[in-house]
Amino acid sequence: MSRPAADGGTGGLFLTFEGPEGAGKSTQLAALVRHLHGAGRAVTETREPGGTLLGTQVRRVVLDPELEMGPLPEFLLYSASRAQLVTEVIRPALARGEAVVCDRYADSTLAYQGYGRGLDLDFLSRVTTEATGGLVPDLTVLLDLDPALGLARAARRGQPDRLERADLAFHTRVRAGFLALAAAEPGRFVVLDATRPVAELSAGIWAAVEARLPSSRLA
Ligand code: T5A
Repeated sequence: MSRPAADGGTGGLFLTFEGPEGAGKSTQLAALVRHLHGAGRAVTETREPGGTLLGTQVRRVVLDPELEMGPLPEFLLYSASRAQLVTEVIRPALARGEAVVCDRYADSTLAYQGYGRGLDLDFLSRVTTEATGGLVPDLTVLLDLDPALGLARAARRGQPDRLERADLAFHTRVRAGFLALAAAEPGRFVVLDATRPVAELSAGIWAAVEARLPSSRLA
């Protein structure tokens, strides 16, 4: 069954990037934004957690390696950031007909707090639907990577954050979770091998955006 467009018919596009730590989402998001600008699209670029004043504060708290936090408060903090981002940034941009490109979204909650931390997936989905008003991306790019490789990439940047400090078994469950989510919704996800060279991945992502979405929504 086809899903209604995320924008409700204004021509907006909602594109998200997902994957384990260090998979190259930020790198590929920047390349996609350049491609979209080249195609004449207005683009709103954002990320989770973050993207609003509230989200920026949540990000500082939730990634703080000094803080102890249980799975439920962790989930609720991510959800608070997401609810604010959808209301304040994503829906208005889609209503203006823009392409919204978001570094992580609700699939990260299912992968990290669900498959990773073990919270009930139905509970997470129910709260997430409330937090987002049911907003689902038009297309989700999953950059798949062995978590050991991704953590090594991320470690080159400096001190690990609170999530990066979780053990390899956690990050292995997160990766498996992303792959399960993608398998359940092949029409929304495109899964790419994140060990491929940056330029090859960028070309693949642009091809997927062009191929899966009607040309009238690209120009
Ligand atoms: N989280 C998030 C949850 O638990 N629940 C949620 O609901 C949400 C929304 C966010 C953390 O919060 C968790 C997930 C995360 O743990 P973050 O800082 O946003 O924290 O973390 P990440 O999203 O993982 O961002 P990273 O910056 O760590 O990774 P990226 O963006 O995937 O990777 P990028 O582009 O910065 O690249 C990492 C390094 O790899 C190199 C880059 O040059 C860079 O050095 N690289 C490549 N190297 C080789 N080949 C390629 N193809 C490469 N592409 C990039």
